[in-house]
Amino acid sequence: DVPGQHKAAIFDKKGGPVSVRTVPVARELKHGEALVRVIYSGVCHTDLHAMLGDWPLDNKLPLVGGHEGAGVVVALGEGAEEFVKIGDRVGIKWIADSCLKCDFCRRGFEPNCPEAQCSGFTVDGSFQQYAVSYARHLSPIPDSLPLDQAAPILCAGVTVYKALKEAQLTPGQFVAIPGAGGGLGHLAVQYAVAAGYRVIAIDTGNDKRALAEKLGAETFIDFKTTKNLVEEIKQASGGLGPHAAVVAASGAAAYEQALDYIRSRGTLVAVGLPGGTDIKANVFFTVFRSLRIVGSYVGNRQDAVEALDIAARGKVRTSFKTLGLSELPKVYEDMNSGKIAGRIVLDIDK
Ligand code: 8ID
Ligand code: ZN
Repeated sequence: DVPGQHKAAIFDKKGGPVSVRTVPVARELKHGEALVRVIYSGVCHTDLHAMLGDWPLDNKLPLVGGHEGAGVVVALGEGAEEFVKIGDRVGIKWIADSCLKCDFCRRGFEPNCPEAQCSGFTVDGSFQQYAVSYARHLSPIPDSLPLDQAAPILCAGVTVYKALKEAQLTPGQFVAIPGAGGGLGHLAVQYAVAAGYRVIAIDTGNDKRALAEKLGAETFIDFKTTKNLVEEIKQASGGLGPHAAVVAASGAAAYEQALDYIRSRGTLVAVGLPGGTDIKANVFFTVFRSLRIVGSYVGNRQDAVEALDIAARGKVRTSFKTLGLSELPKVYEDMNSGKIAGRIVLDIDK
């Protein structure tokens, strides 16, 4: 039974701090809403960007962050039964809702819907024991996939899976992944390997090197110690440079040389979201080398189903450490200083 009160991690103003408080469980469910008992939630760098106010968008305040929630449906608003049943294992992803009837939604571009709601940004997210979400956008989690494994797939996994589609590679081609040791990046390495691409992982430190190499990266380049990043990346890809770069880093510097090291006709897929950053593309070389620059923003409901299915079949495995919800402030500190290899998954009851 749903209790009257529960625990939630909340911040009240831009910049934080975030703290765990006991608060009333959300109001009555409206049409199409479902109440999810969140068991685990991944912590995405987006949650940190949101708290710090890094982006030119306003979020709800006070806010419960979190958008990699995995749990069980415990109550349904009117109409929600069309989409989920009580007891279903479901995921709360970044796109909490979209209208499903506009030009964008009809074409499968749900993240670009003008009415889209975002979990842990425009609506309260998964850093709470009971979360209200929109039934039609909940992701079914396959039975064979444990909820802690599943959580990071709901943002990091689906995002890089979709970004690799946008790169339009064929098996055997090279992809550079700046940020390869982070939450998104370590999953990108695996989805890329599963698709038959040859991975050049770029990040820093021994933990991230070991992780990327274990997950199947052919080359690891440490961006902090390399003398010439562009040359090393080109050498690692037969001299011409990779066919694409999927930039999964949270820092601006990762974008600086990507257009220099991808090969002619190559694609830069922008995924990482450092605040106040421009991609500087020289017009002459963009034309002469026929480069493509593509932004990729999470994925739609179907991308989430596909990304979860690949994880359920064991082709991709989240590398994570489990901590309690109460440790979220420390997780943000470590994330800010680049200390986390893979993902942190929060046990929401702890
Ligand atoms: O839909 C989207 N486009 C989307 C979805 C989800 C997340 C975008 N994001 C964004 C986040 O907001 C964040 O900006 O992707 C970025 C990465 O999120 P994350 O994977 O959750 O962050 P992380 O776990 O902290 O990993 C970031 C990695 O980047 C490395 C760090 O060492 C870390 O391992 N990195 C940095 I910072 N600068 C680098 C550089 N210059 C770099 N790696 C290579 N070169
Ligand atoms: Zn995210």
